[in-house]
Formats: sequence, C-alpha cells, structure tokens
Amino acid sequence: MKLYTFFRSSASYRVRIALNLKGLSYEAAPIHLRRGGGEQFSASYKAINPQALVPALEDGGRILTQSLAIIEYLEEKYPNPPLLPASAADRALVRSMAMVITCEVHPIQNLRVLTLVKQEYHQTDEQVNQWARHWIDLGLSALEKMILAQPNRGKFCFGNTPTLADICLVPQLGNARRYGCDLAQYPTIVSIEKNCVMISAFANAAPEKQPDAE
Ligand SMILES: N[C@@H](CCC(=O)N[C@@H](CS)C(=O)NCC(=O)O)C(=O)O
Repeated sequence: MKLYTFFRSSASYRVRIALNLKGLSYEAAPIHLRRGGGEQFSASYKAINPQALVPALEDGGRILTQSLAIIEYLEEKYPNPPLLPASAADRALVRSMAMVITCEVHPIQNLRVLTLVKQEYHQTDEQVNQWARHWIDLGLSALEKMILAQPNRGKFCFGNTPTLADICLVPQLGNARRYGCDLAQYPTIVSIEKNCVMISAFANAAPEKQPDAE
C-alpha cells in the first residue's frame, strides 16, 4: 500500500493511525502542501486525487481518497482489530463523533479555506486564527458533551478500545493547539488524548515521527 501523505496533515494522520492500529505496513509518498506553492496542485498529483487534497491511498491498483472512506475500506478489508463497535446504533454514534470533526470542523479550518480567508478577504494572521478557533471550539465543545452523554463511557471516545472517533479526534487536537484553542475547557477530550498517545499506533502516526517531518 502507498499512502500519499503530508506530515502535518490531520486527514493523513487519521489514515496513518488506522493503518498502524490494523498493523498494516505502507510506503509513505510525501506531498508537501506548501513547497513551491503546494505539490498537491501538480498535474501528477491531481491525476491521483483531482481534489488536490491528501491523503490518497493506493492499494491493489486502486486509488482511494477521503480519509473516512479510506478508513472504512481498511475496516472492511482488515476487520481486526475493529475500529467500530458491534451494534448498529453504537456504530452510528461513533461515526457521528468522527463526523463532528471531519464534516463540521476540519473542512472550514484547513489550509485552502484559511488561505482564501486571508488573501481574498484581507484578514490578518490573528483574524484567521480566530476563525479557526471559532469552528474548532464549536465542534470540540459539542463533542465533549457527546462523549459524556454516551452509554459506554471508558478510556476512549466510546468504551475502552480506540475507535474511528479517537482516530479523528487526536489529529484535530494538534490543529486546535496550533491555532491557540484553550483545551483546558475540554477535560474529557484531553484525558482521552492522553490515553490514545500511549498507544504506539497513535504515537508513531504523529506528525513529528513522519519521514517528511520538518
Ligand atoms: N475530507 C478530506 C479532507 C482532506 C484535506 O482537507 N486535506 C488537507 C490536509 S489535512 C489538504 O490536503 N489540504 C491542501 C489544501 O488545502 O490545499 C479527507 O478527509 O480526506
């Protein structure tokens, strides 16, 4: 398997965690999102992912994009250890937690959105960071409540084994720190993060551990 990835990309980080949790080895193909205006915009990479976003996963001659679709593919193809709970309602809950991050928070604070906010709407760096913090805080405060309210409280977002929700949460917290969010407001989330990073699959997927880390 070949993963098109960027060390600081949180969507790539999600897939790296899932691959590690499943014990799958892969070749990392770094795509630098800033160098030379962004390697994601090269014709060769747009032939891989027409959206010009990382990650993309090549497996068995097929190219898959969108981190959630990739992780669900890995889950179906390599079911152990499972990243989703056994019951349909619990799976829906875990997916909804993951989607708070992947659908509502991350898309409005990723590089291309912040670049547009800054350049087209003439915002300062601090205004751009405020924008990012606004959306991250909105999502994390809801997620903190969802975790506390769910029926299977444990060490992770759902229960005592890591799921898709934790895979999406941990990379988002890196972004939250980068934009200056006050994570002390989310004690449950912070304690879950501590439990996750003790697992080598999470630790080894971290940006600073990647071959393209700067
Ligand atoms: N929904 C996509 C999001 C992918 C995404 O936004 N990737 C970012 C890095 S985390 C990217 O490639 N950004 C490049 C850009 O904004 O130009 C997924 O989950 O894979």
